Amino acid sequence: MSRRLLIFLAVSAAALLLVPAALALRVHVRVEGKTQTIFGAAEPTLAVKANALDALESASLAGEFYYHVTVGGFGPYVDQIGRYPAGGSSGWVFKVNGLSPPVGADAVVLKPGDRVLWYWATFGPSGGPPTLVLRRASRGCYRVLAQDDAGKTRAARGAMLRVDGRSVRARAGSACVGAHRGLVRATLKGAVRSNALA
Ligand code: B12
Repeated sequence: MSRRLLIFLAVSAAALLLVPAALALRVHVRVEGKTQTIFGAAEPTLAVKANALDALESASLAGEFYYHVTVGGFGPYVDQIGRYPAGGSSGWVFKVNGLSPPVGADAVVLKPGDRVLWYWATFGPSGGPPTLVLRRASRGCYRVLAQDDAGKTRAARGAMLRVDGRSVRARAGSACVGAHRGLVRATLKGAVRSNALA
């Protein structure tokens, strides 16, 4: 075997080893639509290339949903996910680990274990909607937090916990649903529905 062929084979083998490494970043991804969850209520982990736009691409592949990107002055912009295109003061925004980055999704490089949330939002004078975060407090009991764009949380008073076709009001932002079979989630008017927990 010639020396050139040996070098070619070695380089090819190294490149093949690098392919899984390039897709090795695993992050949690969820996509909340205007009227329902589009992908990943329980925030599954997906293999993602590098950034928050790649996270949407991985979710779209895993969940077989449509999204569309336009490229403008600021760079790539996600102008549609699923059925609904952005328009007026509504559209698609994202958070990473509860914070809304002030730059485009392609500029937000992810770390393993990060949580990426894409969601439909309508912006008003006081900004966008809070996103709900569901935490388990003890067996059968949950806390619901409302998180703003800066990642600041407060108790989501009046949120509804939904499970197995029934609802329990979390008056002060927490409540017990008792024994249940399905996943628990929280909703609150004007806020983005929460992650789902067992
Ligand atoms: C309205 C608005 C939105 C609306 C757009 C609704 C729609 N109809 O499409 C919503 C709320 C959906 C939005 C989302 C986001 N936005 Co915005 N948005 C604006 C705002 C206030 C006005 C834009 C506008 O209407 N211009 C007038 C029209 C005529 O010009 P246009 O070029 O056609 O405008 C379009 C683009 O700006 C695009 N767009 C809006 N936001 C963003 C963000 C990025 C990164 C890109 C590439 C394009 C883009 O939507 C506009 C309407 O089609 C600007 C601030 C400003 N004053 O410019 C921020 C602004 C452009 N947004 C910004 C950001 C960071 C975002 C988000 C990345 C926030 C997030 N963490 O999710 C997301 C985009 C994520 C995605 N989908 O890819 C930053 C961009 C900063 C940067 N250098 O990258 C700006 C400058 C605000 C700021 N100062 O931080 N946004």
